Amino acid sequence: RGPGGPGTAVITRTKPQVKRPNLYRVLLLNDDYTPMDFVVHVLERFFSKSREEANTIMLHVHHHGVGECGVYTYEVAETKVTQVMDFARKHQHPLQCVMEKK
Ligand code: TYC
Repeated sequence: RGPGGPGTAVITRTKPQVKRPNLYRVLLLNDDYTPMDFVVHVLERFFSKSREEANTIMLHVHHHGVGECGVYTYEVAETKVTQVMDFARKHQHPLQCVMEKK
């Protein structure tokens, strides 16, 4: 028995419920003042990179101006950016970290 009375029915349509979350790249930007060691430390501490991987990413940013630290959902990416920016400010380095939609 549907809402239209006897002899009517409710047809509930279901959508396949698999949704991919929007993903965001977190990027480090080069500058002339932040020490290389500090950038390597940031990549180890906030992006769980090995020393070697962190060094490779840092040098990529140093030479190309920008480089990817990781890909995350919106909230995680936003948290990483805030953590890096707060940490850089605390140590008085001009390091910039940004996110962009993939
Ligand atoms: N260019 C900096 C230097 O020569 C090093 C550096 C690398 C800074 C990566 C920022 O995101 C950065 N000390």
